[in-house]
Amino acid sequence: MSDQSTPYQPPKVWKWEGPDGSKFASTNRPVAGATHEKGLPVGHHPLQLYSLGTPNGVKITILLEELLASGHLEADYDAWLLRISDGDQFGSGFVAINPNSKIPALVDHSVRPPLRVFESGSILLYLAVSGRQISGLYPARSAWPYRMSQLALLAGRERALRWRRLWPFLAYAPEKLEYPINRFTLETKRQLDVLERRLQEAPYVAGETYSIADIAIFPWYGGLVQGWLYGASNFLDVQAYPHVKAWADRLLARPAVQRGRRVNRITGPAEEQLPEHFNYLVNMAGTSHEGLYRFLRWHSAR
Ligand SMILES: N[C@@H](CCC(=O)N[C@@H](CS)C(=O)NCC(=O)O)C(=O)O
Repeated sequence: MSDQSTPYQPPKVWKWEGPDGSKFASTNRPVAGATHEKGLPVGHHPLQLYSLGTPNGVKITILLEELLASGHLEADYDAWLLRISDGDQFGSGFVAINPNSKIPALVDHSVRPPLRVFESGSILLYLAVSGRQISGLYPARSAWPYRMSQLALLAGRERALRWRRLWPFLAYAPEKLEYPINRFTLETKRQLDVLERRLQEAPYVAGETYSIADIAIFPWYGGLVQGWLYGASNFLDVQAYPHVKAWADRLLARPAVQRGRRVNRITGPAEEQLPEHFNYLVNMAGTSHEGLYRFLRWHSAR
């Protein structure tokens, strides 16, 4: 770290000097691989999801809940919680599924050998197009698949390369630096404006129909305009993007989106969280998500 009197000069060869005291520094390392032995649980559904209710995590649970809501019962899944602030992503079992140690990761046990899929964009495409789960969220005709994957992947890549970089500088870094904050704020606002202009033309990102392109970006861009992310809504003046807000409200009105946001969530009010392994309990109890949720609320109020 530097102060004004001794500005930081990068060394000729960078060396890691251990955690720097910033947020998440204790789990950040410059090497890959497992830090400890820890197997992963496997439930009885073909789809095993290892994740957390972060924006990247909820993309997958929103799609799975949409598939279930539209009658694709084979999309039922076990949702296992990975606590990334405790370093669960570096356990040997998880690293064997995702060598990049990031949630979400999925294992499909309905194929032999079981198929592991990581990177949220890849999981979305896999779930939407894998034969038995093909759905209206990814219609396999005309230019749609190409158009949607282009939009979804572009949005994910742009977000990752540009505005995701804003948060470490704005929220995690021990000192606030004007250059990176200005640079990445400008990019974030430019991207919000790209989306604003697109949503002036059409109700959904890929056109007239709700699709995985919306699901892929809703937790991030929707989260920003709903004020869920990093308390950055004021800083970014999100009122300037009314079409993005209206789109986010439209998605949020969908029960599957509401439910997907609650799976594996460990923050916020209890009624906005679905405990891990919830789907398994739903099956065991022979009821619906709402039914079991109502029962648990009733029970915890006794
Ligand atoms: N490009 C990845 C990003 C996933 C990601 O960044 N996951 C975060 C949580 S939202 C994570 O696992 N962080 C743990 C870490 O960086 O150690 C994807 O879309 O799946």
